[in-house]
Amino acid sequence: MRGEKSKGAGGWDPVRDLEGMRVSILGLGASGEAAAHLVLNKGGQVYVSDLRTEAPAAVGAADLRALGAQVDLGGHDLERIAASDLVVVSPGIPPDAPVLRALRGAGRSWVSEPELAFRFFRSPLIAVTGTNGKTTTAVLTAHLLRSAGMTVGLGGNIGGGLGPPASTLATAEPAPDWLVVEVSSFQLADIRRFRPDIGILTNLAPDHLDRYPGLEAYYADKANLFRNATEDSKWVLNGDQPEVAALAGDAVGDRFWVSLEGARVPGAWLSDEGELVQDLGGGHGPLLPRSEVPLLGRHNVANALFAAVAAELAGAGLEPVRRGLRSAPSIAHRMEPVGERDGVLWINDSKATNVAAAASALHSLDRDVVVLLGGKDKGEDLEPLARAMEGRVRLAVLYGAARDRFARDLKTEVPLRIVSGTFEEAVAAALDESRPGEVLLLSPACSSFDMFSDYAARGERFRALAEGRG
Ligand code: UMA
Repeated sequence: MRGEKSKGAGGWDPVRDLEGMRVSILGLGASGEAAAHLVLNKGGQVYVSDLRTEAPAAVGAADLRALGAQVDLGGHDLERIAASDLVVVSPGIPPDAPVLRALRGAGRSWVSEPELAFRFFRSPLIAVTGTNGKTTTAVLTAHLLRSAGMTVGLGGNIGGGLGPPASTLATAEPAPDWLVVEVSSFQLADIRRFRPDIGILTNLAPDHLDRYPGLEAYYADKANLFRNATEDSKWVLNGDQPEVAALAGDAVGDRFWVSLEGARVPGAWLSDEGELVQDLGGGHGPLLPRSEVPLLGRHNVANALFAAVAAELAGAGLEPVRRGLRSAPSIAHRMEPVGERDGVLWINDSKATNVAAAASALHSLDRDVVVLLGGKDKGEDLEPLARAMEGRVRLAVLYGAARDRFARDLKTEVPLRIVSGTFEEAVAAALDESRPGEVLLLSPACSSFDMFSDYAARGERFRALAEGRG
């Protein structure tokens, strides 16, 4: 299952250079910068533009100018973009941004940065998407393949220092045995040929409703994972969510299921006896007891199963997969234990930026919890969160821009405490209320942009407070 061969079978000629092509790149964040370097590396002429004028765009601009790229900060030159041979758009630019509306009006199409990268990939590809769990699953998959002695390029949407954008992976020398690329719905929206050899869809839940007109539009972008399916495609899918099977629809290729609710063949599941079990069609066998996987939370069992199936399909072999699962790394900002003081266990789940992720964190804990909820509200229905809180949360501290809406719409018997000050004051209030034996959980169900640059900055602040460095 080599990428090169199967791409050819997909009926298109892989692009190998961009000699003389005029490529416009919109946005100079991590994606734009990586895309620009790839295009320059392949002989193309780069024009990058960004609405912002300040760093980090300014830093990237100086580097790129030195390499011969044209860079405009503070606006987009529409005429120039419309006249280019290829337009690459950063995922953070929403479809209704004025620049994209104008391009649409001019009859121009564009591609996302992983689509550009894909055209230069020389290794088979595992792509991971889903509302939640995609970073953990991608990191674990890479870890399991490495346990089997394979070389792996890990990157894509993943961010947070865990891996570079997809475009950076495209020029790695030598090409690794496998690429594991996390892709977001924003990136899948604008693919054309992007086609994983193995595609993982971890789950579907409401998210990004501040960008999409509704759930259907969000799920439709996710469905692009299957857009270029061939008979050789392998799909590793959540077997507990009928909507995942529905989204895969009649895409060709082999399906493998992951379940926390019992056997799904072919696939992998958590047994009633607490064992991870796998049967990919050749007979069923235990992988290892759940207790040997050193990751907190039931949802991480699902992530481990997704990774195990994908690694097996990629040829890792059972023993390396077992070994890899036993040494699974916990990942920053995702149910990450960051300290234990006076009997209170601090867990940093800052990456829980939507209701489904926070609810899943709560479901996975078997100790009483004081939870911090808040940040920038995404306008989601809070009912699943209220349900997850019952019987598990002793107190919820509501903070940040979302606090008043959460206080109004969280229909729960659980006591709520509203903190209108800083993040630090909210954490101090939560700590004040925590008792020995309990968990102090940051799983905010909101994005961080009201107080922080991103979820990682929020998680780092929480970690510093946990370590008494506040
Ligand atoms: N901009 C314009 N014109 C506009 C609007 C914005 O020029 O009309 C500019 C902004 O000023 C900014 C750039 O476009 O400089 C936007 O960059 P970006 O937001 O796409 O940021 P990148 O640094 O390229 O990061 C993106 C992903 N970010 C988003 O999708 C919002 C990163 O995912 C990803 O790691 C990176 O590409 C590399 O692939 C982060 C993320 O939060 C981790 N993703 C979301 C998620 O996981 O839920 C989707």
